[in-house]
Amino acid sequence: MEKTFAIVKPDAVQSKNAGKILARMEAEGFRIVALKKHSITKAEASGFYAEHKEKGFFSALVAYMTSGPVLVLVLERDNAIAHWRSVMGATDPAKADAGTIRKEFGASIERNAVHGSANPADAAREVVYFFPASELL
Ligand code: FUP
Repeated sequence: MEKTFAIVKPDAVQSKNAGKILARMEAEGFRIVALKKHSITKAEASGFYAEHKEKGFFSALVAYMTSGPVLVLVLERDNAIAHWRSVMGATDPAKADAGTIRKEFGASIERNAVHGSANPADAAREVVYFFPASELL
């Protein structure tokens, strides 16, 4: 079994699509290990996306991720990281395959509904960024 870290981003929470996205997670065989509603601070968003800090879209991304509450989650199943990324679809919803969450619920490359860890090192870092071990159940 593998764990991955996911976010239901502000646009998806605000548009009341969070429940459908949680249902999709369970339908895809993920076990919800941790889940909370959270308002990401500017410091948290800047640290979370530090790999992008030199990019032109960074300040808009931080502003967006702090624009409203999100759901942060830890999900578990076999091949969790790759499977969740395939269910999410491409970063840009316009390029995402039919049936993916970003195709269905994403509005733009920035407001793209969900996050998922890219690789095992990122997953390990991202899980502890938002959850103490005592909240992984
Ligand atoms: P992903 O792993 O699919 O979330 O994509 P990236 O790590 O490349 O990008 C992280 C986030 O930055 C994306 F989810 C949305 C945002 N982004 C933009 O706003 N504009 C871009 O051109 C690329 C990414």
